Amino acid sequence: MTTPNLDLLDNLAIELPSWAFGNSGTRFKVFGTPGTPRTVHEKIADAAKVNELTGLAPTVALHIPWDRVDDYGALRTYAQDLGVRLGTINSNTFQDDDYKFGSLTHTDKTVRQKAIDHHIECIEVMNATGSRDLKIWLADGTNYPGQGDIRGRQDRLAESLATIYQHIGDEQRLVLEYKFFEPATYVTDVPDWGTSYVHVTALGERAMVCLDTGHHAPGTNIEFIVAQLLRLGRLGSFDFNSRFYADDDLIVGAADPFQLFRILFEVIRGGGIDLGSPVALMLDQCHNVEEKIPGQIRSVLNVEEMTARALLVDTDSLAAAQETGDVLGANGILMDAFYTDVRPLLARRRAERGLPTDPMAAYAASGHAARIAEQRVGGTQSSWGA
Ligand code: LRH
Ligand code: MN
Ligand code: MN
Repeated sequence: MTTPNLDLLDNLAIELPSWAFGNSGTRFKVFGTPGTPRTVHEKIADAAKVNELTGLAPTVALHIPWDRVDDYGALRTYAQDLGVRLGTINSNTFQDDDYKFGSLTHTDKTVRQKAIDHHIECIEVMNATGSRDLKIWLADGTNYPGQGDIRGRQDRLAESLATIYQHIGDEQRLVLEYKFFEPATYVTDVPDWGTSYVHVTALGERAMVCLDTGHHAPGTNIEFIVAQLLRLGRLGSFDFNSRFYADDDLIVGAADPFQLFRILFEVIRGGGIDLGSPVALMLDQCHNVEEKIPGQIRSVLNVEEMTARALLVDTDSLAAAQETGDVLGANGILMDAFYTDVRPLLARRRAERGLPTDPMAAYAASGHAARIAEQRVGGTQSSWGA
């Protein structure tokens, strides 16, 4: 057996979404949690705490306008002082009355221009924060057959994206996220990886696909999509989360650790965690009933754990079994790695790096939750959307 190269774990960097630290909920109720951030600064501080305990989360993604501030340069410095950087800037054209019938796809040119201008504002934010990626997810779509011209909407989308792309700097990228339904229930204008791929390839080399693991029909083979997009050189980023039903935004690896393992195996296979890889690993989650900081700690540890297991796959033996048609042997090699408990090994690695061996326990013992609950009284707790 060849020695697994666990050194690749050193390259693992998982970006945290600012909105995961705010309160969120369902259509029925948003439960508040003591200590929830009231400002983007407090969200960044929470993300920095996750990074401090895990050493795995050096960047924080922002969502505009939820995280809008007057001085992004100052916010950048604030984050750096806490040991993290500002990462992906997510645009938002899904919470404004003007976008009822679409944003970048709207039939009304003035609404399209408003949505384009919002993206230009996001690129200006990126210039100030030093962010590389503009992530676009659109709620655009229709609910009833006949409601919109499917093809016309694609044409307008292509034109709007091309206008935005012209503003993307040489060191920046546009990543286009797809989702098969919700909020639209009949047509979604960017429903699948193929549509995202078609649009980003038309734009140019600095446009990539974003794969949110919760955005597929049940039963979809996500690792196949990962393999294909890596093959095509267009996998720009992940929004990791897990789900039992629809876009549940649960802790990554909570619903189906084996699926996460399979996805990460393909990421590694395609060079996705090699140094300088174009693949950004981001979380996109909401913690509706669980505590948020430990929720994020658990999430990054789950990604680390499944990456380590995927790195344990004896790829030489696997290739040999595949080439000789040894179906059960090949499957067994993959499963051996999946069933290996890497937790003691990862605890040792943390100790070697001066990190707590058990970050969840370290957080629980730190008294941090009680401290922020006491400090963060008054003001309005952030919620998904503000
Ligand atoms: C859409 C989505 C997208 C948004 C986020 C809040 O479902 O996954 O990434 O920006 O949720
Ligand atoms: Mn997402
Ligand atoms: Mn989503």
